[in-house]
Amino acid sequence: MRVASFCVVLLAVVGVASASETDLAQQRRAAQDDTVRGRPARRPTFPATFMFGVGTSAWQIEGSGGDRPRSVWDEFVSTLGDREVLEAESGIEFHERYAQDAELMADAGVKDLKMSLSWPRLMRADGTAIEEGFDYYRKVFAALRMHGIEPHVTLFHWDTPTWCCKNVTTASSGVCDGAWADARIVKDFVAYADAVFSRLGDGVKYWTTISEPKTVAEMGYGAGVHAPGKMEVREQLRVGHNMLLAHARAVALFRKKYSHLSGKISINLNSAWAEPASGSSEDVRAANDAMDEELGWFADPIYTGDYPASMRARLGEFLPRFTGEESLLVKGSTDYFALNHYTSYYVKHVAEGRASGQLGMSGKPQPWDITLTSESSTAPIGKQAQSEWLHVVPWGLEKVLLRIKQRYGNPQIIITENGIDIAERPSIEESLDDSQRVKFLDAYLGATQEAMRKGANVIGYFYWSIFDNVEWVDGRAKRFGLVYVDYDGKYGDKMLRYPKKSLEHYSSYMRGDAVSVASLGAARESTVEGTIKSAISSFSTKRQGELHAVTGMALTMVSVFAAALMASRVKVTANEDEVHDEHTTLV
Ligand code: PNW
Repeated sequence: MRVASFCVVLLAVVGVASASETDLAQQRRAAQDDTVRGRPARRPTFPATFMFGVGTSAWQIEGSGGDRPRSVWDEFVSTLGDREVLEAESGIEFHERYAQDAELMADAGVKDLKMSLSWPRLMRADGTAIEEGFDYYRKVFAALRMHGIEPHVTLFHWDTPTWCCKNVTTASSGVCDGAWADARIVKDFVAYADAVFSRLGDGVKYWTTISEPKTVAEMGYGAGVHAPGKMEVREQLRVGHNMLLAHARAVALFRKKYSHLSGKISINLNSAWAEPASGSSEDVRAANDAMDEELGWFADPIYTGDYPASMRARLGEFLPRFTGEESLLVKGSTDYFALNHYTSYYVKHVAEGRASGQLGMSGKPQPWDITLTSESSTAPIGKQAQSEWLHVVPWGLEKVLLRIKQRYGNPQIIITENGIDIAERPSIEESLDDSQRVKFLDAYLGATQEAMRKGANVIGYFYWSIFDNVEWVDGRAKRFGLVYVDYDGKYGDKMLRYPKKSLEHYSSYMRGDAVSVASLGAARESTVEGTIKSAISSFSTKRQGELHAVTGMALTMVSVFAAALMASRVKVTANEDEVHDEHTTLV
């Protein structure tokens, strides 16, 4: 059975040695030189029209308020335990708190919010619309717009209504046959899309149909670790196929019946970066094949009308075929490229016959292994975040962006998700002091800027996520937010929101007044390690003190990070010797 990429990474994590520090000193010196001479390390080059947004999804924040009908995720967590059920039922109570949340976001300068709609709230099994559900989203949109926030709407972010399952459904059975594995879901999805476009379409400028079909197929139907918990190696290819068709038919409808709305539409495709573990031609080819699967499985059909040739060669008849009509329908079914990107890994060719623990989607051994270290170094590809699968590799984002540019005709790209989780700490002050996330943002935006300099047509970046939220099976334990959510009321009322330092920092981007964004994230082959290490360095306690002092001076025209640079005058990144506090070594 093929395990989804980040599960594989999780397995591979064991036994990784710590990074060596070599190239960092050089990088730091170069950056210091620039700073000492009194000019910022680099000028910002984000165009004035560049969108800096934030993301959320319905199931992760709303909770079950308003008698929300059940989705496969409610079923799935009910097989896991009481904790998971409680977390799913509560979310972060966005269903009740959306008005205050809109205000909080507006205060922080949010103008673009990626959000998904809950399909179960909106449609019944018989194909009729649930008008109370639509009224709810009208109110949410109105609250957002009143505060100048534009909703970027995703129709589906994983919460399939249980009525799509053939056999559900007694609560808590956890079983769901059919759904995305059954081609009949395409019709249901298009009916849902139609109801949404007609009722909520006015004024929505950016849509996506499905968020991460690859994750749903792999994790939900291949690895069985997401809803609906299936472990059917080959079913995942069928699921992916049905998702492409559902997406393409919804887009065809949108373009035909709703062209007067003049919105743009896409599908959120997640792709990690697969870097060859060595310069050998086998590893290079294996990594390219891995990228064909990672990005090309869904992007190739959309831009070329068929799956990548390497997937066809490897998977043969297990990979469904498009009819001529379907191929034409899928090809060209997006107006922009919506990319979700979180991490990178190395790929190593596996010689035929050599035993490998990692199976491909045909159920046969995969001709490559996913690893975290390269041939030439024992250093992991990037510092691990709170989640085992997430390694901080800004240059990986640059490479994905450039691959999209090169292979798919330089489309407009919106990075619709990118983010990092950081564990809760013993006090609220420490939990809010997320310097690692501040560095992460600068590093990944630096990599974005670098890709743009090389010609990638990136028009927006959305940080995932605005709030800590229910991180699927990991629940409240994983915190991706720019805003801390006090689930248990440790520091005041339950569910109160507390802005983290990173929100203030990202505000300067959203407000358009960041001045120096790219001092950390540039991708350069020769200094890969240095780049990663500089990205994962962190302010020392002393420097954090300076940072607070400077922000206290309310320097409105410079970013917090630039202000810290100015305050320290000579340092871009902290010296590693100063960075051994286990809580500040993340980014
Ligand atoms: C995203 N990978 O999924 C989801 O869209 C969010 O709902 C979720 O909260 C966020 O990740 C954080 O986990 C991912 O392959 C899918 O690296 C795939 C990957 C990463 C994230």
